[in-house]
Amino acid sequence: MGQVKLIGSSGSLFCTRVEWALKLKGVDYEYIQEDLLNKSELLIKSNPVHKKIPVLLHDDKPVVESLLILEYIDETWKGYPLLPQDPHERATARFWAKFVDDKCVIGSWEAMAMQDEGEAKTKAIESIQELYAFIEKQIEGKKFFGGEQIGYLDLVMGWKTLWLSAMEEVGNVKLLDPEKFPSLHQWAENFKQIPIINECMPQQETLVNYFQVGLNYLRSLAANKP
Ligand SMILES: N[C@@H](CCC(=O)N[C@@H](CS)C(=O)NCC(=O)O)C(=O)O
Repeated sequence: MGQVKLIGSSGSLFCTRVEWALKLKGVDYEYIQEDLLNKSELLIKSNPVHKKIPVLLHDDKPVVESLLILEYIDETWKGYPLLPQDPHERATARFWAKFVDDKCVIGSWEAMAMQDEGEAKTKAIESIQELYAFIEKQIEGKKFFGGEQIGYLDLVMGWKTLWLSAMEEVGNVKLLDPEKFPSLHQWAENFKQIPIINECMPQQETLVNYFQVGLNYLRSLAANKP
């Protein structure tokens, strides 16, 4: 199995998905808590391009970017398959995972961060809901994105369970109404029931604090821009 370490930060949705994958596979790992406001030599050396967490160190060899880490974990430890076996289904799962990270996560973050309460914010929320409508279609009539058991796309979407509501609280904004997105809502309820998933969920207060600190930091950078 080799030595496995995860450089992460509690509250990060990108790290939690990796922890979920390691736990589902039964891989023992050491968790190294990173201070993102004062990054360690180890992080900078392991991820010199982005200097972001999570970083998986397998026998000291770094793997970066959470979606790639999930694939690496799936290829390295065969126990509990995460990606579908069928090539078309696998490509489709990768497509939606990238869509979730590039569009939904970033769009939700932007909507949360908008200070303007007017038309621009309403438009941002509408755009986010259009994106989530695609995901709602993917889960309609299914228990999990992975079928009867959770897989890669469930782990990627897992952030919807708590992180999204923490964002809604910090940004004082409602992004996903359960009545408009009933299948996604039901999926989140099913996902949270899984013991391994539940054990690794941060507290809602931790997340609210995490987003608040992040938001304050970004706003201070913007305010001090020359
Ligand atoms: N695309 C990356 C995103 C990782 C990411 O944004 N990590 C954040 C924490 S949640 C980070 O390290 N931020 C520090 C920074 O941007 O300087 C992934 O999927 O791993």
